[in-house]
Amino acid sequence: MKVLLCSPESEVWNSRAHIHMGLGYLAGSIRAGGHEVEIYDAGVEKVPLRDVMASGKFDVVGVSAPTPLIYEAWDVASEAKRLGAVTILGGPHLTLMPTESMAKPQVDLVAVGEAEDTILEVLDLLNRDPGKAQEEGGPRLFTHPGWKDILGLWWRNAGGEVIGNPARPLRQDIDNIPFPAFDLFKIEQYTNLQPITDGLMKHPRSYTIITSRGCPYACSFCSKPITGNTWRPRSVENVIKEWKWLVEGLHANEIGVTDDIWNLDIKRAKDLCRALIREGLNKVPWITIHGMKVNHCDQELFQLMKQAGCKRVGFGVESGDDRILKYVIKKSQTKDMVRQAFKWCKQAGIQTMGFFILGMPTETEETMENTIKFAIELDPDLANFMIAAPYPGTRLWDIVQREGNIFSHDWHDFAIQESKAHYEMGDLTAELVERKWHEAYRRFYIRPSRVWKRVTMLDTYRRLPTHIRNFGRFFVGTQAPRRRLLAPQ
Ligand code: B12
Ligand code: SF4
Repeated sequence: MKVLLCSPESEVWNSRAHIHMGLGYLAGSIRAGGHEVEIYDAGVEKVPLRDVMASGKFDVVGVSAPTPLIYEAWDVASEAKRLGAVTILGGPHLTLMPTESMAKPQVDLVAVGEAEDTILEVLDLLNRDPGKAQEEGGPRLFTHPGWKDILGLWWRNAGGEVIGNPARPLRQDIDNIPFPAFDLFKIEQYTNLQPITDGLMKHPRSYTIITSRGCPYACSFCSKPITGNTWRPRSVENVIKEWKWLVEGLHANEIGVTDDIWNLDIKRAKDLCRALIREGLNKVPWITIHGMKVNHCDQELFQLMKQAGCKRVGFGVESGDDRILKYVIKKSQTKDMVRQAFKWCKQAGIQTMGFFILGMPTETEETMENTIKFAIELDPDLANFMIAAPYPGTRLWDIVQREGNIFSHDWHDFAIQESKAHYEMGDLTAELVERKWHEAYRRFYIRPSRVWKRVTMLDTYRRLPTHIRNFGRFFVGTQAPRRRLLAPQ
């Protein structure tokens, strides 16, 4: 079978581009299963997807979608169906709401949860039963009895009835999952992972790696449809083997660890650093993109990370208000733990990045003020302020459904990093949250020390148009209009 795996165009998070590990892993498994596979990541591609699909003659087109990109995923499926391919959708949004997409005639199949095994079983069965549409553009109906045995799959039987098979248990032997097909990404079209130094490296070859899957914590805003509250580490040996491939085989010059929480087990984290040093892999800088939690680290870990080549660490600080942190977000960390981790990290000579969230239920002007002040006190190299987004399946979603007023059920509006509030609740008005969000960016970034740092950075001039756009968006409040990838012709 010839398969095309796509990530639809995203107007969200456009400040940097990462390779899509979900597609990379699926492609790795599909290839290991003896099929042909290509990856199309609309975030970086130059040739329109329509042209790639038209010239490629793909038997199957698979599309990945987080919640804000679901409309684009449906658009891609329509086009793929028009060209005669079997369409299958997967990823976080599909795992949360499979029936919504199965109601679309252009979607033949939906995979729920991790899908390295599901996709292989689907491809094998498609060889025997490719399904049949009853009318032009209609969904494929399947007759082979094997369809009901593919765990985690949604499909339609001969009568057109939508069937949701039982969920697929998470694989525990994750060392045995084939490595992502890193070589299929057009790596030279991706930017640096480092927003601070984006553009400084002339020819970035930035890859990402996942050393563990999942996170056992349960922060109220966090959407974890794929892994739930589990944590599955890969062995240090297995991670090192992949890291070596990236450095020595694919000439990575920057690596991002994208685990939800790579340091849950401090001993393993230290062992990994020691192995990177021992193997000489520390010559290539790496960063943790999300994956560092302040209550699972000590001074030695940061020192080892520095020796192992770590350049920057991202921390989920979330709030500068203890009540919000403890009773609303339920982050299992205190402000003092955050202060300590930042101190150790800076002492080790590693750059810091902080993620902050504004507009959680019961927040007031004062609690958001505490968050802004805390961000300024911590003074990370980079701060990201996000307006709370209630994703389906989270506790935040339940609270807001029950007690608040959600403005929009347009999934586009569920993007993180938008300057628009998603809901109001009691005294927490949209006007207040949006005002504090702009204020947070202004007060954090427009400080004499910050402005001076920017002025002295070469990158500031290289990426001037982006900075001007971001200035309007973050500090003043202008937004680019949204665009759909495959708008009807
Ligand atoms: C790294 C990461 C990023 C990176 C890279 C994104 C990317 N395209 O991969 C960056 C920083 C760019 C990013 C951006 C965004 N992200 Co993000 N990101 C993550 C993170 C931390 C890890 C993703 C990952 O690599 N997982 C590991 C791989 C192996 O798993 P996977 O991608 O889920 O893929 C598996 C299954 O989902 C399934 N699958 C996936 N796609 C497909 C397709 C088919 C056809 C099939 C059959 C199966 C299938 O099979 C895969 C293999 O098992 C997750 C949190 C998490 N742990 O899931 C959040 C997460 C996925 N991101 C999220 C969001 C919201 C976004 C943004 C929309 C943020 C925004 N700006 O609003 C953007 C969207 C960008 C985009 N174009 O996709 C949410 C999604 C929530 C939701 N309900 O949809 C998550 C869950 C974070 C969270 N807790 O809220 N993100
Ligand atoms: S926000 Fe981070 S620590 Fe909290 S549940 Fe999500 S991944 Fe885990």
